[in-house]
Amino acid sequence: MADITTKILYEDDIDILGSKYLFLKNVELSSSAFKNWHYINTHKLGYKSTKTLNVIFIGQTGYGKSSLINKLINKDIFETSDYQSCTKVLQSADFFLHHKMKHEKLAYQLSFVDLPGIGENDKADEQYLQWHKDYIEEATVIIYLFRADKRDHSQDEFFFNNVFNKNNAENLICVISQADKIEPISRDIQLSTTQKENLEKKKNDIKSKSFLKFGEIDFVYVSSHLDINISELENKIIDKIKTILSC
Ligand SMILES: Nc1nc2c(ncn2[C@@H]2O[C@H](COP(=O)(O)OP(=O)(O)OP(=O)(O)O)[C@@H](O)[C@H]2O)c(=O)[nH]1
Ligand SMILES: [Mg+2]
Repeated sequence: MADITTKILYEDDIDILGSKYLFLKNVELSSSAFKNWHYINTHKLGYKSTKTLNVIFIGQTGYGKSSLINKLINKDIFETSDYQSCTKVLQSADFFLHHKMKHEKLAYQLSFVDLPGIGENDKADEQYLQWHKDYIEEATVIIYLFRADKRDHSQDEFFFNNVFNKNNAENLICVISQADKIEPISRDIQLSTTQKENLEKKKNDIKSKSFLKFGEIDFVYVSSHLDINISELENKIIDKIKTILSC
């Protein structure tokens, strides 16, 4: 297994995410849904190890992963860029489930993990692929981003055929990001009826791709800039976590 390391950008109590997440305060800590998560250096707060429910974000560079996490956690901590690939290391925002009950340098937490964008350059070597596979294995929820204004799915096809383990399909949520960029683009703060229709068509088109033919997949379109469907995505993430915790 490749070394799983990450840089912590933010840590706080789960309370900060609002009441929707409070059920996590009562979860069974012995659940197998918790995975061990490793850090390069000692954890900022001195924890030796962590057990984590990981929500990971995967998608091509510039598709809006970092922007989307910022929106979901309601904090601008992940750097974003208009013009160059931005996220170069693995980074996370960690929310402690049982801050006061911590014991023996072990923390339990929910992590939003931002993976570096795929397709930045030719990283398709064995180690890189293995590294992505390992993250997917450790993830509680996998958010995979498509983009509203892009039609080339060759990277997605490669990812789903070679990197994604279809046994993890129940953990997967597919997102069409930057929904406001679907044609016909306007400067309105809401999507037009035609844009919504085109997003539905786009969703059905992607769903029908042969590389996604492995079961019923959760799909949602979002716009981080216009705050569209962010709480729908949040609800889907919470539903997945609840399902996986109750297994
Ligand atoms: N119009 C619009 N632009 C967006 C939206 N989400 C992100 N962007 C812009 O898209 C660009 C890329 O966003 P990032 O969040 O940096 O993308 P990323 O997937 O993290 O990119 P890497 O870190 O390179 O993998 C930035 O300029 C964002 O402001 C959106 O919903 N609508
Ligand atoms: Mg990024």
